[in-house]
Amino acid sequence: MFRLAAGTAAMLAILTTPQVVMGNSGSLNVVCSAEQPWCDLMATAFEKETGVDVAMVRKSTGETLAQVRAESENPKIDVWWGGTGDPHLIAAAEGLSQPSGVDTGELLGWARNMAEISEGSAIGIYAGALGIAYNREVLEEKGLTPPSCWADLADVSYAGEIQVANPNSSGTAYTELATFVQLFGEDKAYEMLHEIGKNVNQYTKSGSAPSKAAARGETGISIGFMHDMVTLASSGFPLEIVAPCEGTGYEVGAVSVIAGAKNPENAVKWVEFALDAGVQSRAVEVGQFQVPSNGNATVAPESPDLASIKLIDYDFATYGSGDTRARLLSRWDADVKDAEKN
Ligand code: S7P
Repeated sequence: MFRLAAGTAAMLAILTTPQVVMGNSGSLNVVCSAEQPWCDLMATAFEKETGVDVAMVRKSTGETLAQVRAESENPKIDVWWGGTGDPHLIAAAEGLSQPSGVDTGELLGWARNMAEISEGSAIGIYAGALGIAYNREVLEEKGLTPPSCWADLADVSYAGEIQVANPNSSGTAYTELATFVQLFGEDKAYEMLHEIGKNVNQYTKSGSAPSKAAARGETGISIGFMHDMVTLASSGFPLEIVAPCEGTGYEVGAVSVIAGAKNPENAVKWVEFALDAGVQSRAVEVGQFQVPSNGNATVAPESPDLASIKLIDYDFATYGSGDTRARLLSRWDADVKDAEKN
């Protein structure tokens, strides 16, 4: 009977075992909190450049923070890419993420600020401002005047017309809650959110869902990030974008390596990749219009011009703290979500 020499058999086994074939560069588990097309582009481009196998799931920012906390003893995620910065900062403060030690020299000040607050664990990858969108056809049909200010959203004429996400799951909606508190003071903010809540038809899980619903005419008005609204408007939906008259808050989206990551070297490679100017410039290929954090990246002409929007001096250290988040969310549950609509 024909027998392979022991060495040859071992070699054949190596060549035919799947994890060895793809294992030269190893693997990486990523949770992506940006939009799905961008998550897909990043995973594919990273695999192509590094040969690392990427397993990726898309989750909202608040949901990801909950997962990272729940898995702290045995993390399944190596790197968390995208999503608003506050929950990334909370993860860092709770020791759930670790410094990646990458060079941040090409990054803009607001991105380095995130790294400084988190002692290198959360690094800024993009920025974007919060706004209001409305479907001009829906409002015209219903004879409604478009809103210009946050305060307008409490007008009784908008009953059932507003959609916004739930800040427990959505980083976008948490940014909105923190923005209201910083703009109006805490008591007034909850009073306004309660009044606006009377007009809300649904609190969604994901932050971009309300603007998608407004684009399709399923709701008249949405609250969300302006760059997500630009994506929809530039695809031809009848969506108008409003920078609220009182001023608005903004996000610094972040990337974090999870503490105890099983693939730490590949996680650091991912962070380096995500901060690269050429990689950041590719967001536009999948219709994403945040402002990139690398000063050498190309800013798409469609990206909202942050310098021309009345932005608050968003306090990331305070609103990216676990205690503040827990307090604001439990008051939101009581005073807004579960409150009687009268
Ligand atoms: O990629 C679009 C975007 O708006 O989504 C992120 C957002 O936090 C994730 O969605 P959730 O609100 O559901 O958490 C933003 O960081 C990003 O700009």
